Order: sequence, then C-alpha cells, then structure tokens
Amino acid sequence: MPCNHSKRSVLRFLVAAWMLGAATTVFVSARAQTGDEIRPAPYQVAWQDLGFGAIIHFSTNTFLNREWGDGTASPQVFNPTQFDPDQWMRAIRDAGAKYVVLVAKHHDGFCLWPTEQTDYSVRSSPWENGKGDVVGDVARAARKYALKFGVYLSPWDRHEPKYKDSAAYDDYYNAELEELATRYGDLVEFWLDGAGSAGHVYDFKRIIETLRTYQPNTVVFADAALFEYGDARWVGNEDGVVPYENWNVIDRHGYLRWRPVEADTPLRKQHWFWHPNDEASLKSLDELLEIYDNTVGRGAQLMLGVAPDNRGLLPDADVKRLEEFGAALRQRAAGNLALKYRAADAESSEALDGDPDTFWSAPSGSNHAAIEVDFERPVTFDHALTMEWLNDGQRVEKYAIEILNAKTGKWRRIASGQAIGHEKIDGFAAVTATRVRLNILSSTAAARIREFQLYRWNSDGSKPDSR
Ligand code: FUL
Repeated sequence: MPCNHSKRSVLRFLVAAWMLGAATTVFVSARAQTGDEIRPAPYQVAWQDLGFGAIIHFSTNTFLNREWGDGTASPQVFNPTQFDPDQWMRAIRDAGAKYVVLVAKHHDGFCLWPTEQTDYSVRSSPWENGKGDVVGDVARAARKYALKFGVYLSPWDRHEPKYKDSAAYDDYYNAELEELATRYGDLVEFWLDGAGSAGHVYDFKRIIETLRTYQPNTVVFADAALFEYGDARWVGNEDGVVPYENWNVIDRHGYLRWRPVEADTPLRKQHWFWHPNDEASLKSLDELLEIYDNTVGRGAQLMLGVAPDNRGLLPDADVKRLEEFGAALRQRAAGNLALKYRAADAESSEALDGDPDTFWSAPSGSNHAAIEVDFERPVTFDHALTMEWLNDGQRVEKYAIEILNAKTGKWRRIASGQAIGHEKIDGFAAVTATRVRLNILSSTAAARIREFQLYRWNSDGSKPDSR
C-alpha cells in the first residue's frame, strides 16, 4: 500500500529510532568482545585443543591436473589403482595433526560417497567397480589412527542442474548433508566454503538445522560470506599466517559470538589437489615450522592441505616432509625449560607443570598479575609459549615477557603482545636469565594461564625474522 509523505516521515523516524537502538545494542555487545562475557561452547573448546588438522583434496581433479573442475569431467577418470587411506592417515598422524577434513564434494559436484542424490559420484566410476566409498574408507582409516574426522561439502556445485534453482538445490544439498551426517559417525568439523557462491541464495538456516539434528557437536567452519552460521572463521588468507591480534570473539553484522580462527594452507604451494611434476612446490620444513608458529602460535587452528596423487597414495616426498614436520614439532616440544623451575609459589606451578589441563588463576577481581619462573642456574632461551584457559572467555588484553637483570634489579621486556588465546608463541633473540616472568599488564577479569613454557629452538641464537 502506498503511504503519504507524513506517514513516510513517521516511518523513517521509527526506523531511525529502531536502528539507533540496534546500533546501541551492537555497541554494548561489542564491548564484551575481548572480555569474558562471551564463552566458547564445549565442542569449540575441545576443537581448539586439537590445534592442527589436515584437509584432504582428492577427486576427478586429481586425474586431470585441475584445481577447480567445471563439472564436466567424466566419472570414468576416477580410478586410483593403489588407494590406501591408511597410508594418508599414518603420514598425517606422524605430522602431529589431530583431525582430518575430507573434501567429500568439491566445486565440480563429484561425490566421493555413493550418494542417492546423483549419479555423479564414485558409483559411476570404474574404481572398485562402482562399489567403493571414499568417505567411508577415509572415516574408518582416520579413526584407526586416532584422528577425528570431518567433511567439506561444497555448496557451489558446477555439475548439478538443480543448482540453477535455489529451492530445488537446497533440497538436494540438504539431502547430501543428511547422508554425510548420518552414515559416517561423529563429525568433528563441517567445512562450509563460500567460494563460487556469490549471488546464490541458500537456505543455510535449514542446512545447519539438519546438521545439528544429527551432529550437535560439529564445529561449523564458515568463511566471511557465511558468517552467521560459523563456529569457526576463516583467517582471511591461504598463506598460513594470522596477520593480526587474534581475538576469539568478533562481531560481524551484529553476530557476536565465540568464533576461533582456522588458517588453511596447502602443503604444496597454491595447490589443494595433486598435480604431476609439482614436487618443487612442496613447502620446506622451515616454511612449515614458520607456518605453525604463525598460526597455532597465534591462537589459531592450522589446517594443512594434503593431496593424494592419481595412484591414491600420498607421494613419498610429501610423506617424508610430513614426518619431518612432526619429528621437529615433537623435538621442539620436548625441550621445555620451564619444567626446571624452582617454584616461586604453589599456585603458579600450575602454569609451569607442562600440563595444559591445570591452570594458574590470577587473584580474583584482578586485572593485572604476573607469573614468575625462578631457576637454580641461568637458562638460555629464545621462545616462550603461553596458553590461556578459555572456558570462561579470552581475558588477557596485554602482556609482556620479562627477565630480571640481576645487577640492576630491573625487569627487561623481551617480548610483548595483546592477545594470548589458545596458544601464543613469541620468538626473540636468545637471552640468559635466572628469573623470568609473564607480566599480564591488562586483563578483563582474573587471567587464567594453562601453560607458560620457555624454549631454546634456534641453536645459533639468532632472532627469528617473522616469528
Ligand atoms: C577454497 C576452494 O575454492 C579451494 O579449491 C580449496 O578447496 C580451499 C580449501 O577452499 O575456498
């Protein structure tokens, strides 16, 4: 119904008043952003503790030297002759990862499980005479190697004719998801990728409802376009780096909630799928360690892309690199110098015991406190690893790591930052000291620290460049 001018002004006033109210609400909520009012769900806490996962790309693209299939590939090309997901899982476990996400359907629409929704699947391939199920086999192998299992189901589908009709495609996608959510046990993560979906309208409300009906504890990863639905958010790049202070609670369009970061980056540079003659793009061990420190060491989840080849095996060079990576991570973790501390007090020992399931609490009501580590003899170190207890929210807003100059009696700052979050790794030129402290300069409520660890990782004593 058309409305006259004065009615329109009243309406405008009401809308403006409503918007002002809404803005105030957003502002008030946003104040809690780094505070302890917004807390993680138990399944988010458990997922954050996994720290490092692998995402697996393996489909018709693997056989066609492609990254983004256009949906026209014949299912006949999918025919790995040595398919062995146990081999993949061993390598992923040896790298130190704790979970895997399998791309069950990429943008080309080809389904790696025998879905009832389309013929465009392994059922139409020569592999195992059309009787195989990659999703089932990978889920079983993952569990055998104590890795949690999750799936990626691309909303963008370049094969399915129903994609042109939003409502029909919603039914289709929802039915695919229902199969995945009911056939393969607990899903640790559901990757909701926004690539290619610009301009398409999906009924994500319904899709997430379907997932939640069967999988109440699955972390939904959603990139920026699907922000309303995410339990975890995309870091914003595929370089393996968190380039900002990492707060777990951030607001997007008024959807303020706990939303930890996941940083995805492939083991071979710029390639998610396997490509022939591409060994030179394999990331070096140093690059992987730098990626680890720039993601896990900045409170994020590292999601490393791993790609089996057209035999259905991870290439030897990739397996070797994953093993080297895991061995280096284990070796680094074994050298925690803080375990040699002389207890300054019983309370702080909870943060110095190497056990992330115990934590030190600053005095209740405090916004500033410190944990001190005293050594019998001077220790030399160049890295500190700090973990915050997040169940009650991310509280630390500013901190410094300091050593005591025995001669002057003054504390010297060797590293500082704002967010600690799940884990923070600080690197600096090697220092030698007998007294070291984590000085929490500002926290929204009493800080809680699970671990404060010290390491010497650079044997030559140099300052790591970007870490
Ligand atoms: C992106 C996709 O477009 C890439 O092909 C890959 O699957 C990556 C993990 O997510 O959005």
